[in-house]
Amino acid sequence: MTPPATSDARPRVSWESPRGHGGVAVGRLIGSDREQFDALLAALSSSAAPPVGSIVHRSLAGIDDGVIARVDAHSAWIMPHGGDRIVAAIDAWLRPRCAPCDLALPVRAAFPEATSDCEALALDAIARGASPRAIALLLSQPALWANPPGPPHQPARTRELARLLSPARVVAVGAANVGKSSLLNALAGRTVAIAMDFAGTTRDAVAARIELDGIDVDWFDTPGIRETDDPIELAAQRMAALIVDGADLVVEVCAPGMPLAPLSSSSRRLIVSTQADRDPLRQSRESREAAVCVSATERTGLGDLARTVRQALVSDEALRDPSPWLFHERLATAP
Ligand SMILES: Nc1nc2c(ncn2[C@@H]2O[C@H](COP(=O)(O)OP(=O)(O)O)[C@@H](O)[C@H]2O)c(=O)[nH]1
Ligand SMILES: [Mg+2]
Repeated sequence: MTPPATSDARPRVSWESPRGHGGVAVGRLIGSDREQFDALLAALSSSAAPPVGSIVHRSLAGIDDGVIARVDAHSAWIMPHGGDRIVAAIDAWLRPRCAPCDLALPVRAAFPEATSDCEALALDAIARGASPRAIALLLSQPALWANPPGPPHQPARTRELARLLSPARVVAVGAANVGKSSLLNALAGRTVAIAMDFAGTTRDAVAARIELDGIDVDWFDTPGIRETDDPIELAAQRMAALIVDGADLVVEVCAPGMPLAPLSSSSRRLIVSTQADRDPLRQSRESREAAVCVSATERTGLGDLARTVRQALVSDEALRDPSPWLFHERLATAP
């Protein structure tokens, strides 16, 4: 595979693994000039450049040891240990020896079957774990950008659709014991947070990435709001307030006959009444105003809740809009 030609023949480096995650980091090196590329690999590994098709274990710039996989004459993967400091040091060694990074070039090289930058970027977004609802939309973009049927990318729609690529933050708040933790567990289909019949069970904010009606969200469960002198619980409540500030959507959970928490002033809020299996005559005012009623124990209303949350974050209108989606900033400057 020969990378796209440019005037700067120096090799290029891009890190493919997210920062700070995993025991091993993955970097991609590509170079259109075979001689310069071999020289870089030789200097990096303090040895002869690894032959095409080989996987070797070498020192990496004397900073770490790791694996070099030589894919072909013009590309190789390097895999040092995944710590941020190690990656930053190897990156600092590589940068002066490489051409300035043009993101589209490594992405094009990674998807040689793509016929345009837009298609390569769409395949790259899918490979990075876009939400299920993004996949058909991303695959339709190359044709839309090649022949736009209308004006592209309204900023508000771009912001909404970005949640398909980078999960939105949904924060559940409410009085102690209304059933916030049980709701998260029911939505996740597994025990993420401890749910118990004692107020103050959730001491810390707990988060899980869950799929709701085809979109991934980071759902935060927070400690219940109640009067307390417990310094740990008070600190946890302060932390929860900060998480609420950064939320894309605040879910206010209430339940029949349960004390009410002060309603948030957030414009992005949704009232959910849980414990719908209990005595309906004891419904609170908030339950009656709730957008959705659910029962975590009976697992009723959860599909409705998932659809309502999805619609609040990524509307049907944004998904159906036939204009091109600015899903990567590079598309704004594409010729
Ligand atoms: N009947 C019924 N009980 C529930 C439901 N959701 C939660 N509970 C119970 O309510 C109590 C408090 O639940 P929990 O999730 O810990 O509340 P949190 O303090 O708001 O996180 C527990 O005993 C749960 O089993 C529900 O949908 N129906
Ligand atoms: Mg709880």
